[in-house]
Amino acid sequence: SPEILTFGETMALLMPSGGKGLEYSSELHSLFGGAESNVAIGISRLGGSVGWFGRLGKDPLGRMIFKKIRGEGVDVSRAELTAEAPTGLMMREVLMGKTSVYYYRKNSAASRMGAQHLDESYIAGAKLLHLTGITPALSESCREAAFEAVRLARKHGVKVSFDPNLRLKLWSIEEARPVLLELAKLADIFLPGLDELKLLYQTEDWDTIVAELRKLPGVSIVKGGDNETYVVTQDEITAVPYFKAEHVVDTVGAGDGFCAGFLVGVQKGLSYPEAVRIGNLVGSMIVQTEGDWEGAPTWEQVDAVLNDVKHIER
Ligand code: KDG
Repeated sequence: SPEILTFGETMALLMPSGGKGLEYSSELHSLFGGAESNVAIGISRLGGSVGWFGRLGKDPLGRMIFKKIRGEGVDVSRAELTAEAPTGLMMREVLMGKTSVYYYRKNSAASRMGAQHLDESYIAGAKLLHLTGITPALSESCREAAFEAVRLARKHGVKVSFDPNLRLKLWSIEEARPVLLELAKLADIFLPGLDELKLLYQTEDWDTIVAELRKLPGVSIVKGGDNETYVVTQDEITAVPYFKAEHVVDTVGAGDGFCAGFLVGVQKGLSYPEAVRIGNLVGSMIVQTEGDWEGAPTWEQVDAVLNDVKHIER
């Protein structure tokens, strides 16, 4: 098995270019995205060993997604194209700086994933399983698959990282809260955003949030501070500053890019703050191109920024 595994729904993504809204665009760019495959591609670009699995429709969009994820060097040997239901779709527009996502994914192939689709030996052979809170929001069977995957990982001593990725268009906070907090308890590495924590713990107060995070068994990496990411352990809080993104084009995918960089750093044996620094950098690079993952850097590109290597234009 690859060292890092992740699974979830990947959808076709249609978005207009040039700042137009969906309603008045006659041309759309055809891309794809999904939090977990975004992370997987990010990891692969950085040279990490990674597999993504999930269900896609046996249709043109499913084939397009499958081939592109494979083309990025991600192991897709356990991904499945099924004739049961179509590939999910999302559309996205950015109007006056505000991003809106529209989902067309109900009853998609991915939403019909269940615990029966998990390959225990594949999970057992990995070092880390990464999942997000989107999967349990998709359907009852997806929720069971998420918890079963975590159970299998823990049974075989595979570390678990968990990004809650709260999507209020998929479920209410009341429905999401107990599920996401339960998964947070089962994770070795919890990767929430600060806004998500405020909703999950129903407080704006940082000290209260930190106290809640310290009740969890694992480390918490809190994204989305004003200018920094926080590593919260039992006895320390370390703030790791952001890299400045010069040309922000599409902010979606920043969190996934962060996770990719961070997890590769952890797999390389870096300390959490050092790994966060890589995550921050990858996140800042991803927002500078259109799409969720297209701007993900190679390790050489990361290295060049970290070591201040001068860019030669020609
Ligand atoms: O993190 C980015 C994801 O939100 C995006 O790729 C779409 O997976 C997605 C979702 O369900 O919102």
